Amino acid sequence: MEVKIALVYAMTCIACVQSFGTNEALNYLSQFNYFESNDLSTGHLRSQDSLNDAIRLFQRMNGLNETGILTAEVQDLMQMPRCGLPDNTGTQAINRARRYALSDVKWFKTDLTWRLENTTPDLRRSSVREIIARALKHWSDASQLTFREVQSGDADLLMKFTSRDHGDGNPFDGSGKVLAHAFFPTSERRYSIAGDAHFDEAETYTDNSYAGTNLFQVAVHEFGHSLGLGHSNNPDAIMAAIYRGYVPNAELREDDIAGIQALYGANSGVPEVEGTEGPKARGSCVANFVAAAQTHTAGSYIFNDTHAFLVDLFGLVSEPKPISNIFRGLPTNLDAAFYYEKTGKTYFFKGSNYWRFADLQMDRGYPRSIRVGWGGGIPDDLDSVFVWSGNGMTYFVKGSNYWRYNFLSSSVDPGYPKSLSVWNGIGTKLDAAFQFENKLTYFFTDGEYRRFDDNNFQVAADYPRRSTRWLKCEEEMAMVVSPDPTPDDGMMTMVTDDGSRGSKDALSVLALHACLIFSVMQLHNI
Ligand SMILES: [Ca+2]
Ligand SMILES: [Ca+2]
Ligand SMILES: [Ca+2]
Ligand SMILES: [Zn+2]
Ligand SMILES: [Zn+2]
Repeated sequence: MEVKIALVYAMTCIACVQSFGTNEALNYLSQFNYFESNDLSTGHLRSQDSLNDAIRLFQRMNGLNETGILTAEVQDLMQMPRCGLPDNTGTQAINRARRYALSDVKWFKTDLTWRLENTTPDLRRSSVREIIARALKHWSDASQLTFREVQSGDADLLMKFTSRDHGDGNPFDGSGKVLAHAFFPTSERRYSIAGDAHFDEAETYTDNSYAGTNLFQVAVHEFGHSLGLGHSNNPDAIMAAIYRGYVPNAELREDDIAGIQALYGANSGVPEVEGTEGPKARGSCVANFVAAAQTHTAGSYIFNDTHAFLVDLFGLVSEPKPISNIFRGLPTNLDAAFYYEKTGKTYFFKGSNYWRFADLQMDRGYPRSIRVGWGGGIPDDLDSVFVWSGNGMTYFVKGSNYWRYNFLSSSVDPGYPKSLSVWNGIGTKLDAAFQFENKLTYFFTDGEYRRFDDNNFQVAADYPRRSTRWLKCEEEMAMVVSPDPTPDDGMMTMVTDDGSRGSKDALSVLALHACLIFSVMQLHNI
């Protein structure tokens, strides 16, 4: 009797492996994004080459030898339970290193809310809540994020157990295979699906058990997506797509921690974790800039709350340094900065004070009061100051208002403040802004930046972009962007901030055009 049962078991198992052939592999590889998109759109039978390439990519993703052959090992892995999100998205698509992947989105706040919309019959509701909270705590312990449960209404991360077709275009598939899926950030809309996580109710969820599917491990993984992480090609990472069974006391791996810190920075007081790929994988690839300015001869700097980043036309020049190590006497948490070519000075603003520097040397007698030094019309607690490349005038920004300052009369021009919305496309607030070495003006807000198209008086096409581009983060540099389109009609017009137009003489147009093309060539990724 025992022998018979063993035989039946062995036979069904063989049948199960044999039933997973080339067609099943093709379905798997297209479902989880292993083919070039043009392979998919043609609808033709894929060539053997593209199948081999896809298998090779799958093997790389899972730490196997990259033979391109549909081995039993590959077939076995493809039949393992996994996350429903595709592989090879975000930075994964261009990243050959064995490490985490970032989607190109993140939350622009760190205090997130969550709510369990329903529960599963597999576990007590109180256990489910405890498991969800524990899963989130792993991410908040590793980063600056915090999570708060809400009892009703909307939450950033809504979670539910559901099965088959459940209204989001990604039906679940019954027991096994896909276990869960989640949605990347971010949205200001109420009840947005962004950040939400869905668990396939067809699975049997367990806690602290080798039986069933471990809810904690699946939840930690899905919340990684809710926060902006893609699938890691490090098979040990929580963010690896395949679920390899219960691991007692599972924790985030270094790769997962490096990923979340690249998006949100380390939990203050906890040392940052070095990524497996060295310093470039660190949290320095977070770029919430608060001020930016050129200096006369000492280069261009962008600032976050604590550090100064020296940048040139190719991006970050050297490791960021504490602000006062470079600009002796300057405080942290600057409000704004700008460089004025005619005086050769760089000005820094914080609260009610400002500092004037000649290159890296503070002039005598600073800080001084903004009210005294700028003719009385400029408010304290500025957000940004910049000299616009379109007309060489100086603009002070606070909240949704801006003031134009006239160095000749040492006062604010009449008719100001005006609404920031005059500047088409830059939004309703401005963390930092500057005219860069390429004579173009850049605006920074919430980890994104926009280049202004001075001729059309609006934000240039293809913006906003992530501010991390300025930091030469490895994955940002690898995304080669085609050069910005330059206006190629012979007549280039100038637009003032009042909207009136005037033409420039042909020679300077040519010179400017040549300069633009030159800078665009150098700065194809800024
Ligand atoms: Ca949501
Ligand atoms: Ca399933
Ligand atoms: Ca600022
Ligand atoms: Zn996943
Ligand atoms: Zn769903």
